[in-house]
Amino acid sequence: MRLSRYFLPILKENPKEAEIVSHRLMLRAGMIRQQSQGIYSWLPLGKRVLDKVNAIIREEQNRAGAIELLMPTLQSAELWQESGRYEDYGKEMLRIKDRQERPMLYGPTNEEMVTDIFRSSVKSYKDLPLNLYHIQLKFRDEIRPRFGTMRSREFLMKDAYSFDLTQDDAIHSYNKMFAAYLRTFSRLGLRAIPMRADTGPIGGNHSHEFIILADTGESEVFSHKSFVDFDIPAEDTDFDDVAGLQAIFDKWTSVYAATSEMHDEAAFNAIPETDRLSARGIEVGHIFYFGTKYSEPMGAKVQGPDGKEHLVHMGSYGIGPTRLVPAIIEASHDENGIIWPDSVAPFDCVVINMKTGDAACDAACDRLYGALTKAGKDVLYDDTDDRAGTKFATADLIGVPVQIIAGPRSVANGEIEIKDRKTGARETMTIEAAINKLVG
Ligand code: 5CA
Repeated sequence: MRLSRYFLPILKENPKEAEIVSHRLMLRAGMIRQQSQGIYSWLPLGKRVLDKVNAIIREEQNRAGAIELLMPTLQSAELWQESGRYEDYGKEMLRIKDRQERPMLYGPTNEEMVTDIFRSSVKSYKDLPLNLYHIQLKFRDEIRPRFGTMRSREFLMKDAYSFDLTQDDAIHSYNKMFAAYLRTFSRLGLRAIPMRADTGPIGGNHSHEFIILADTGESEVFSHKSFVDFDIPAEDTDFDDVAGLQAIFDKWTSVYAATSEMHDEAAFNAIPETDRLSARGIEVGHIFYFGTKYSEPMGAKVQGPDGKEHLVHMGSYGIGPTRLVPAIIEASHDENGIIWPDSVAPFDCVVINMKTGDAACDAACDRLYGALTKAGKDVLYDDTDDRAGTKFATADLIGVPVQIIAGPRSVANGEIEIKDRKTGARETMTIEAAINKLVG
């Protein structure tokens, strides 16, 4: 992508409305734009990161056996009247009428709708287990939307819903998502701690929130420090291995970790003082097992091996991609801007032409841009006529992991400079050596 032809509305000044660093940097780097309170457009740079986050979430959901579909954002109130949540949900739910005066709502979550899809076609235990997920916008009319897309009113959610014949099977489905979440957050460059959590309007009594530690987090959390040493489930984890997945769950829940709503002061105080962690955190995922809470009022049953009808046991599993992007920034930035982990960086590298219009610099950059693009790399080419200093500042701000700097002096020797955004380390090498290094 040539920057001269791209849409990257960088802000020079710090926006006043932004209270936390991720919000500030997302606005300054031209990733998002607020359209009305708590409702955002994702501009091209932000969209690239969001797509990469979603791709990782999707890969790990699929690996764990979940199946993707797409449900609508608008739902009929009837379904929610069936489950009894239409009245309960209160002011957070945006209620709308269509032209026939039929009550509709903008979905804050999809338990009812997915249960309706399930009951309309699944009739036998032989079709279980089943886990259906989508990545779709939600709307919650939050009383205090803040911190940009961290707590917005319209936001993206990956929500998965599992259906099983028995409680034991449902716990296995829960454990699959538990392991998939550990892998997902780790691939995003984050260390998430699963914590016992309150279930709120979703319901049930077996629930974990996945929390990223950050000073700006909205949740108060208490845990044992040993989580840093726990192993992330491997890529070849067998998700059908009931005992193996239970062992992963048991290990990760073997030491104390709870959000403030579930905090047990006595249990926490039993931890040696040097191992206690009392901190703030960002909830990036939340999983629930709630048994027959929805299948019962909505009549979602299957025929069991005994020939009788059984209510299915369900769970739901949420991740907030539009919250994860700022959470990653909270965890990875410096005074100059964002430092993206490679896995979600909007571009793999940026080619900085220090003197656009200089024949030798242009030729060197064209060679680099062409060869790296051809090798399948996502390359941003700063071919604008901005000053070199502005180009360096932009590259640092938007956090692309590798900067390839072509200036007249080095290019005259057939060389360029490579700068690592994270460490600041610089290395001079020939153009061909740079291509080999970055492609290899
Ligand atoms: N149906 C269940 C699980 S699918 C559910 O709705 N769970 S939730 O309420 O905990 O939301 C799931 C995830 O969505 C949260 O962990 C969080 O990452 C994200 N999320 C929730 N509210 C917001 C919000 N206002 N802004 C941004 N992300 C949010």
